[in-house]
Amino acid sequence: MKISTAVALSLAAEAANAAALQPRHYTFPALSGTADWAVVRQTVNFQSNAGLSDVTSPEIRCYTSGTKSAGTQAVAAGGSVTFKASPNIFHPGPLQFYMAKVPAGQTAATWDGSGNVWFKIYAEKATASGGQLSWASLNKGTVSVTIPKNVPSGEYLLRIEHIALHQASNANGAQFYISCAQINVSGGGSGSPSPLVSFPGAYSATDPGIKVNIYNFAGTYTPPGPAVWSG
Ligand SMILES: *[C@@H]1O[C@H](CO)[C@@H](O)[C@H](O)[C@H]1NC(C)=O
Ligand SMILES: [Cu+2]
Repeated sequence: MKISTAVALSLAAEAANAAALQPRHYTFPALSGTADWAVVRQTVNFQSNAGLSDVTSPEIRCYTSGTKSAGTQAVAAGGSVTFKASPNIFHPGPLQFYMAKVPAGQTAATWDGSGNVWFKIYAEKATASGGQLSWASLNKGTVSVTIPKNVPSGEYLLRIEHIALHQASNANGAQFYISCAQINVSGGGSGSPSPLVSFPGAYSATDPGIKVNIYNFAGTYTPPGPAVWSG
């Protein structure tokens, strides 16, 4: 009895706290076990948490303006990488992950990620019910992705993207929440990731996965960008 009262009180305190903060927007500032912006490039919205709405902006790549982070995180091919959301993912929409291999002679800490270099490693599927779409990433505080076993070893940028679609029936109504982590993959294979796309370039404002009414939807929702590399 005592224990359940204590639990109830602490849950109520947490709920009050969350309501007071009204955290409508979010960033992905860290990989698990690292400090904020230590191995994730600091995004331009690191204080406002605001989403990006212009898919043709150079910021659609990593949501940075030339800012780099210092560190590079070692990860194993076939292993899982976890991003922290701060605060939790507050809007409905798909989560996607892309990777881009750092060219020879450059490092993850300094390369700008330009060119036709990005391949998709994960796209979150939607659940449809009564014409309404929903995604399991809603309200998550951490989200993970598996680094394909067969990617060649070496340094990469790992791009996380959550697309908030609650106002996306309007032009430029989708909100993009993006971060790029600097990673060094070991134990990889000899795969040739494809298709490769560029950011900006991969998306247009009228893509059916971007300009979409998720509250009155028929058919199968497909998030924007290329197919996931099968590995
Ligand atoms: C990446 O990992 C390889 C193999 O473990 C290592 O030799 C190299 O120094 C690492 N590079 C960075 C930047 O950490
Ligand atoms: Cu919003």
